[in-house]
This record gives sequence, structure tokens and C-alpha cells, in this order.
Amino acid sequence: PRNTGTGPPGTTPPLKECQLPSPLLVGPVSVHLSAPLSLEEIRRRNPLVSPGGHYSPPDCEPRHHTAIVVPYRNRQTHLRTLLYHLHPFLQRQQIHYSIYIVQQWGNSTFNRAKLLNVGVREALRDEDWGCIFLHDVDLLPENDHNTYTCHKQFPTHLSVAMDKFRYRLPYPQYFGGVSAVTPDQYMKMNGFPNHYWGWGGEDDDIAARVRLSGMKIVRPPVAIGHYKMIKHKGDRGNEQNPRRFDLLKRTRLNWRSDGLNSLTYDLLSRELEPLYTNLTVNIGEDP
Ligand code: UD2
Ligand code: MN
Repeated sequence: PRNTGTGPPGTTPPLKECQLPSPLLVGPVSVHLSAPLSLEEIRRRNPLVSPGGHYSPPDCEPRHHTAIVVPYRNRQTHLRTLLYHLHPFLQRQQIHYSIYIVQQWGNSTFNRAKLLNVGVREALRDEDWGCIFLHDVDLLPENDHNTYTCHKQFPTHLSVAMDKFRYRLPYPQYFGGVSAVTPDQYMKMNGFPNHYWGWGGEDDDIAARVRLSGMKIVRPPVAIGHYKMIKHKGDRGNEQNPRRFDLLKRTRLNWRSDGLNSLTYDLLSRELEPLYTNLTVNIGEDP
């Protein structure tokens, strides 16, 4: 429980609000990609992270409460690299946070957007998060001035400058990689589409929902939104979705009826691992 200062005498005094900006920030950081440490070793290096991958700054009252949601299947080494990097990064920002790994169960075609819907819904069962990050497992932020917090009014796109796109936005409406919404913004756009099976299109659909629901995308400066993507081949079970262009033509007609309000899934387990909350979910398959 958070210390509100209203407890009986003899309890610890209330914490002061965390300073803005965090005095712990270092700016650009170099990102190591080779041979990630074991989960056990990463845990040792993050002694203040509690089960479920939960953290709150020990000596100030955090201003931000952020859930990190990662769509996931079979990317062990990427996951370790992400955890190794992201825990210290978020702690330097003095944010109260948890990391949720939403793992698609079984061998059916991967569905990133639907996993994100599941992650948002399950994270909000835990806490009243003010901000929800949608985060690819293979993306590592390279500058801690890129704060993992939300804009009050509009969804944020954070990964604006990635090494794989030569540190530029590939196209103006691009929304893939790392983005963030408040629960209100998420509700306003009816969440994300549930019917994009396989690689591609779902990020453009999400960007279209932002616009169709009367919002716009905000972004950090290109100099700050730097990310490295761990190099990888396409995964088996996540082949390019040949229907993505047809689906994208119908976002305008479908976004109100497909999304948060039509989401169904079967949560198979929920485990508080030392460095993250693991959600294993059966999301069905491409009909
Ligand atoms: C791009 C976008 C990504 C998404 C995707 C199209 C970037 C940096 N990212 O990623 O946000 O829009 O295109 O769907 O441009 N995953 C697994 N296991 C799998 C397959 C996918 O964990 O078997 C997860 C993982 O978090 C991964 C993400 O899904 O980072 C996106 O898949 P990707 O990395 O294969 O696709 P990529 O790099 O083209
Ligand atoms: Mn990737």
C-alpha cells in the first residue's frame, strides 16, 4: 500500500513527490545485444523489483503508474535482453511500473494486436494504471529521456527513430514498435483489432483507430526516441498476413464493433515471475 501520511502516529512519514525530471537520468545509453544474462543474474541486479516485475521508487512518491505490455511467444533471448535493459531504465525514470508478458499459447498463427488487448484488460485488473505501454520484445530504448509516461489527451508513439529504419520515421502514420495509451484513450478507440492474424497491418489499423476516434498521435523528438531492434528473422507462425491490405480498407467500418468490446479469450495461467507477470492465453485461431 502507498503511504498516504494519514496513518496513525509512529508510522513512517509520507514520501515527497519524485523530482521532475528524475535526477537519475543519464540520457543516451549504449545497448548491449550479445549473450544476455540469465534471469537469475538479472534479478540479482534489480533487487528492488518485486514478484510480477513490479517496482515503485523507494524514496519518493511516483508521479506515474505505467504497465508495460509485451506480446510474446518463443523469444527467450530477446526477453532476457529486454528485461536486462528495461528494468534499470524504468527505475532511473522513477516510475511505478509492472511488466506483463502476454504469451500466446499453442501453435496457431500469432496475433499481436489481440494479445495487446488481453494484456491491457488483465493489467487493469491488477491496478489503476495511468498509462499502458505496448512494447515489442525486441526493442531497446537508447535514451532514458524518452519517458515511459502518457500524454493526457492523445496516444503516444515512442519508437520514432529505430536503427532498422536508419533512425527515421519510416512513414508519417507509422505506429509500430512501442506506443502508449491511457485507459481512457484505449476505450475511446475501442482498443485494438482482434482479427489480424500473422505479420503486419495491425499497427496501421491501430493508427487509423486513433484518427477515427477523433484523436491524433503524439511523439517525442526524433533525437530522443532512439531504439535498437535486435536483429531477427520472421518467426514460424507469424508469416505475412496476405489479407492485411483488405482488412485495412475496412477499419473505418469495423473499428466500433471489433476491438475491446468484442474481445474473448481464455486465460490459462497468470504467474508472478521475479521479473515479470506471465499471462498465458488461448486466443483461438484464424477462423
Ligand atoms: C514490426 C513492428 C511491430 C509490428 C510488426 C507487424 C517494428 C519495430 N515493429 O515488427 O510493432 O507492427 O511489424 O506485426 O517495426 N512476437 C513474438 N513471437 C513471435 C512473433 C512475434 O514474441 O513468434 C512479438 C514480439 O514482441 C515481436 C512482435 O511480436 O517484437 C512483432 O513481431 P516481429 O518482431 O517479428 O515483427 P517486426 O520486427 O517486423
Ligand atoms: Mn521485431
